[in-house]
Amino acid sequence: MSHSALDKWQNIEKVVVVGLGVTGLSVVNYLQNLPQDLSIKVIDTRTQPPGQESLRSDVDFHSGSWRTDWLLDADLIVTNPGIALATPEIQQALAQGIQVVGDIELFAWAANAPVVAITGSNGKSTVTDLTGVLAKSVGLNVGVGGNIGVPALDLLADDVDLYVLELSSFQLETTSSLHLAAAAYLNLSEDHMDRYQGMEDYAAAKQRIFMHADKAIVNRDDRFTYPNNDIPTVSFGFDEQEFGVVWLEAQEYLAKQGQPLVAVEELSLVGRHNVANSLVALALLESVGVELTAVIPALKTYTGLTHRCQLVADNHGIKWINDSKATNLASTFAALSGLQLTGKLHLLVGGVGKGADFSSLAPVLNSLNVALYCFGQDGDEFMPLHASALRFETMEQAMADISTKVKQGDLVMLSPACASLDQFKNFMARGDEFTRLAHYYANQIE
Ligand code: UMA
Ligand code: ADP
Repeated sequence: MSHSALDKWQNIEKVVVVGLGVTGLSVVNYLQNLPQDLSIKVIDTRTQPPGQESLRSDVDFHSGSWRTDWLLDADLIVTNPGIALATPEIQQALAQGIQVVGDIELFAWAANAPVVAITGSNGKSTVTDLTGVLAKSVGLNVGVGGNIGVPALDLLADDVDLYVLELSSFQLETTSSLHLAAAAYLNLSEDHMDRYQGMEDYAAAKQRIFMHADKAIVNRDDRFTYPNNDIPTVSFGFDEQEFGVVWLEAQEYLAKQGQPLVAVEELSLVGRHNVANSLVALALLESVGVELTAVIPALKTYTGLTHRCQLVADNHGIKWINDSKATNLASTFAALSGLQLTGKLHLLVGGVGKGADFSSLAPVLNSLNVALYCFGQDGDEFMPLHASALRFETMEQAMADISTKVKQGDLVMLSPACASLDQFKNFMARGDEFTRLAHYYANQIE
């Protein structure tokens, strides 16, 4: 452990980890392997928290409610990103001067290779994964994790050349000393309004990515992505400046300062948003000294992550697209803007709306040949948006109805603009269910 990391742990003996899940488990595992002798206690307010079965039996564990006595006796509290700092119990501890951090802050104390990070409302996982894939393609040993699903602490190793982290606003709230070689802020649109007081609050959490960044990678079309502090910026966008695009002989190219790098047509990724995402990955890699021409072959073959505008069945001229990761309005807009429709779009929406206002979807839907199928907890919110809207309890019921209506040339898409947690374990489970049903009905159709 470096001297600066050791300094951070001075005077810390009693640590309380709040929240299990993959983050809590990674934190406990990390703490248990530190050289110092720590007392570790774990609280999860859920009665059946995920990860409980993997916890070592010698760790003090409390579930189902808070243990304020444990919290107030701690030297350090490490919270799960799902726990808001505004939670009264956490506020009480903060008021007593107890240090509260998240797993990314512990990672920051320990990492000793360059780190680049990505935040924004949409595109984080795609850019994170793509940056990792491209860096690996030129032989770097890369640790890829964070909000993408692999806890950052699980990535720590001595032989890592580069860390690539996806950071959510939740994680940034409890991170204050992460030094970044480059920080990319992709875009800002309404999300998580059930957690934040409003957009200002949400934006302030995301701005924290720039606190100790050497360079900011920002979106020329979204002024909210620019840093409030005074650090060098590199921008991306759909014109010829900095990281952008150029047109040569009627072909569009990804470009740097007007110099073409690769034709958009040669990319396997589709959609305008993925042009932006590719530019960001290139900008991040350049900032850590990677030669851009060397990563172009891997960029051309990268096909993207599952559950993001993923074609899962294509039978009898009917396409079925799983965009389960569209958990907010802007991501559904992105999916709709990239569509090439010949027949009707059967669009599945609904789930947990997180307090969003969906009315801006109406004009877009009205410009398309669409049939709208609304399901889940907040399905009613979508009903006034289009004359065709039908209400179902579950996605499965909606799919059964769609299967009786689809015709050659049609497209069936799950791009729900909502979180999945009312009816599914997570967006992956929702996407898997859609895919299963899509295969079933695609094979049934004669
Ligand atoms: N919870 C309690 N009591 C507790 C602890 C948690 O009620 O004591 C609840 C919270 O509402 C919380 C939820 O449980 O939101 C989720 O906890 P979890 O056990 O699923 O958490 P982890 O498994 O550790 O997953 C977390 C991130 N989850 C959240 O931020 C909610 C994962 O992001 C992330 O991949 C993982 O750490 C590794 O870093 C998920 C996510 O939905 C995919 N993120 C949001 C998003 O992308 O929109 C920010
Ligand atoms: P995140 O990790 O920020 O949720 P993902 O890469 O998982 O981002 O994509 C989430 C959703 O947003 C998907 O539906 C995807 O098609 C869409 N999307 C991806 N990149 C962008 C972007 N740059 N702008 C808007 N939407 C995007």
